[in-house]
Amino acid sequence: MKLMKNFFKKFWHQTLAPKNWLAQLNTRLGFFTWLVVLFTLKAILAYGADFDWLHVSDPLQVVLMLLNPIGFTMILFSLALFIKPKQIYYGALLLIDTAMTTLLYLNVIYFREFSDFMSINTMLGYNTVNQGGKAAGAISFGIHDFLFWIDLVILIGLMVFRKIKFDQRPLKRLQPFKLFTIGVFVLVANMFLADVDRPQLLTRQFDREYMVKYLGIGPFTIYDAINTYQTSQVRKSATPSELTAVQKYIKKNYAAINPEFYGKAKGKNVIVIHLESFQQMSLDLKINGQEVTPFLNSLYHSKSSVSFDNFFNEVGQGKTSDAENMLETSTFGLPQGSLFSKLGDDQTFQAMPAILNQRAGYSSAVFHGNIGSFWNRSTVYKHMGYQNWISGDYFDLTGKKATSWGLKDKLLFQNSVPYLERLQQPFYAKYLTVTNHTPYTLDAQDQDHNFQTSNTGSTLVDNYFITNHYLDQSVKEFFNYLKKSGLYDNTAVVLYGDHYGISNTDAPYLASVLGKNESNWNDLDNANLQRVPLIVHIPGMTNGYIDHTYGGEIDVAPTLEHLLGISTKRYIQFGQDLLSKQHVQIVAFRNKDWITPEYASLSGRIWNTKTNQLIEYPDKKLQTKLNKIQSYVNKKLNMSDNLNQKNLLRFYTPKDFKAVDPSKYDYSKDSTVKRLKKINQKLGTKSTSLLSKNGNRSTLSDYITDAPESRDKATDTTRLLPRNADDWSGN
Ligand code: GP9
Ligand code: MN
Repeated sequence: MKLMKNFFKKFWHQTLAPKNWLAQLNTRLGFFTWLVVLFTLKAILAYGADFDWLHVSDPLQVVLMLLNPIGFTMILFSLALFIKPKQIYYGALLLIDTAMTTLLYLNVIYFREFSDFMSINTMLGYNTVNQGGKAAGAISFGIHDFLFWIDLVILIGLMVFRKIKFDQRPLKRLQPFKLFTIGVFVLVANMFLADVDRPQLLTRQFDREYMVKYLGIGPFTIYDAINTYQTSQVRKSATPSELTAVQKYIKKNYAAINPEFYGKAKGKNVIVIHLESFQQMSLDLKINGQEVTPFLNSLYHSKSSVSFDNFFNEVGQGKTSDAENMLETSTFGLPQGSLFSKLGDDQTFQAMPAILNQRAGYSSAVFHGNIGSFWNRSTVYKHMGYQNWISGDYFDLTGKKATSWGLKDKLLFQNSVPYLERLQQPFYAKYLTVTNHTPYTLDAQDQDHNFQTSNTGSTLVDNYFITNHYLDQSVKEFFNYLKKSGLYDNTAVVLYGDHYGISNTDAPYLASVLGKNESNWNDLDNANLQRVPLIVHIPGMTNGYIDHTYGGEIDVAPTLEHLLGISTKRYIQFGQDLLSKQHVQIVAFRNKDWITPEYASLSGRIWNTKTNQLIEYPDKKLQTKLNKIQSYVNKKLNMSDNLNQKNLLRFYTPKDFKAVDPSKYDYSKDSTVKRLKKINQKLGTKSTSLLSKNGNRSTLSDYITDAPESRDKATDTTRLLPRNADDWSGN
């Protein structure tokens, strides 16, 4: 004890006492202390200015948040103290500091876009997930960003100009060890206190924000690395018997068909329109007295549509690809990273295109304006059984025809016609739009000058409504074509938004347009904005309505299959038919938060969703109820993760299901064009494609677009930014 006291006393006088501060820069120990203090301050700066103070909600959490950078930083930085040669000592310290600062700053940038922290998988797949934003200039820089780097610049400058002198003397024999031990001590105390505030933090694996709040970025990253490694090991050892538990769960949670809707769209073509980054809040929204999306609104309210107004996105870091995975397979994306990117190379899927093909003879295609490899789609779609993948690689993307994300939506819909009209009917076709993607910049020539957007104080938000409006016009033009070409009557169109367009960081700017108060914007407001549209438009149906059921993207596949008259009991699906009377109204978010018509659990806090109030002290009865909901959510996600991570579907063959053989598919443009032609010719009078039905005359002239670029000649410039979604996998 006395030893400790003496040590701290000396440490104070020699190092920490303010009178010594500048002089300390010239001693090894002092320099080390400066770096530890500065880095701690930078971490706290990030917590406050960028991570929303990590949603700390009690004094202990505040203490933990302020404490958590210290222990780990000391441990890591003190490793340099063991080094004797002066150049190596200073070099190592600066190197560690730079590495830590880079990690912190990458998280800051990532958080601004994704409201989340970077996992190891995101880092490995950093190009996949984030390059888009980065390359498109969507990375938002803060005015305080220079503060993350200025200390290093100044210190290195002072060293170069010899204002800081290298201390020749190595530290006393035991000193490095002592400082290292203090670091360990602080970290252990930190973990102990964290456990008091949030028991079983590590074992129960709360969301990433929890980990950072309690332990800091460094320990979170290391912990995540260990987890990532373990997952890869787990997959290797999986056995068929593990499927039994999943099957039992699925059987118990199956929601029976609703005869009122079963088969309502039987035999019809299906077109799924993926409305990129489009949120429910934009529907029916008026800005300056004008509807943002008049056409989508008309579909939303149509008597031929079943629309859902409490439908939530449930994506994780895989964003678009997670939404796609849920819609195609009714299994969740992964807790970290994108399932498409991480597992897609050899995953067994029992997905919509294969099921519809095998059960009801559907052909299939995906249309998208970005390059084929993004999100690993060129591989994943083969494993899902998609026959055609008409990506940006097929189209003229030069000049102003593309944004940095790919072909503009109006052109995508128009340019898809030669392929669409050659698909045998019934077909299952998916359109992934892309113009309404952050940073929401649109050429003036594509903007409707009769539409005046908001003035919220955030350019991003104001621009968002402009691209919303463009998306609306694109869909309208496409519908006009469907009607004119005759496809409309025999086609069910499913429209859905994949995830938020305005991240939590920018969401408060929406307050003015949503008639809310920015100053008391809260977590529940953010959660409410996770609603996205789901509109199932079935021409001929007359009893459409807006359904208020709480549900999410996981529920779409069984809902759609039932509408098409395809039973789903035999499949491993984690969602439930939204139209079933047995549908359970608990929406599981990917981070284990959840929302129901009554309550929401968000970052560990409970809200009453009806009154918008925080429930700080739930009574015993309520607590029991909440616990039950939480276990329901945990189980659902865990079961899905277990299935996907271990690739358990490889051990299961549903009745009448033939495993997909990915090697059967060839997505190159040449072979696709040839193949489609050949099928049409070979079938002759039996061919059911629109082209054949139209006496082999193309319906392209039925397509009317006001897109000014549609007549532009190809040039040798393009704004499309090549982003390689396969980078992370190392192949
Ligand atoms: C890219 C597009 C966007 O091809 O689907 O993906 P996101 O960035 O939204 O995940
Ligand atoms: Mn998306």
